[in-house]
Amino acid sequence: MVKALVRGLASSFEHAIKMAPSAEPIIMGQAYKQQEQYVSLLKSLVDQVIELPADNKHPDCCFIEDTAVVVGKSAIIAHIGAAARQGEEAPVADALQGLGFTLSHLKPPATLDGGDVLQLPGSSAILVGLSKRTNQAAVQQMQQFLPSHQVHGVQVAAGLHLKSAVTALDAATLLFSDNVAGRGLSQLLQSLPFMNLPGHEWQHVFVPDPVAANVLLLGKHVVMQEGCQESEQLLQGMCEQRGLVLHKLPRMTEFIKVDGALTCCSILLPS
Ligand code: CIR
Repeated sequence: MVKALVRGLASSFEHAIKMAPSAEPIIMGQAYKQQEQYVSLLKSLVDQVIELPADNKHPDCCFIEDTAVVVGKSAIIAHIGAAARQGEEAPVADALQGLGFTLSHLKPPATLDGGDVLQLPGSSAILVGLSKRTNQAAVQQMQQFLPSHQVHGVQVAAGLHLKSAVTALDAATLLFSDNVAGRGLSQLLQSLPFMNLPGHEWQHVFVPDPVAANVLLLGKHVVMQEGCQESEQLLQGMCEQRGLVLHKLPRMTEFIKVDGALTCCSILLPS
């Protein structure tokens, strides 16, 4: 039984952090509608969606993925890399504890955003992006909390998070954004021995639309954002070959304006 945790949209969302100061202003009506579409699609694909209330003091609180990393029955509570976002973690930690997860808390000097954590399907390896938000101390603490996993730090040279540039489509396929960030990560991962074990090689696929390289994987279901025909056709073909069902969500334009991706709007809780 897969559940998902989501968080409401703050009325202050238009003040969310953005990497490009010139990004267009947020249209709140559109943002509410897009989040509603996201949550309603999730509800059709998982057994239960648990919705935590927004905190208007934290404009970015809808990006719940950054607050915690759930691995099996363990929940690692982040220490978010952007000072203005610190404090978003506590209500999520309370909810996860209430759901029976065992909590571990990352402590300074560690900083980590969940968007930098890619759990590789079918593997005990976890990639942690060393980015503007996440540091080596977080990799070390995560490894201590997860002794039966191999936690590897990988440099993220461009973009916000690791998962802004790469996500997994299945246990053998990685989707990279076809840009500097994605190309750089692909090259780096190709050079790492544990990513090239005999009998378990990863296929690297470059997705023309960077937004579409961030997919939400829910068992046999894959969710992508619409907006680029070439990427839609590419993913459609790959999903068909792999027996996966592709769902296309109307583009989350208002979330993209503040560097949000699909995965960042939920935390998936495995059965
Ligand atoms: C931030 O800069 O923290 C937010 N505006 C965007 C966070 C997106 N999170 C994610 O992709 N995991």
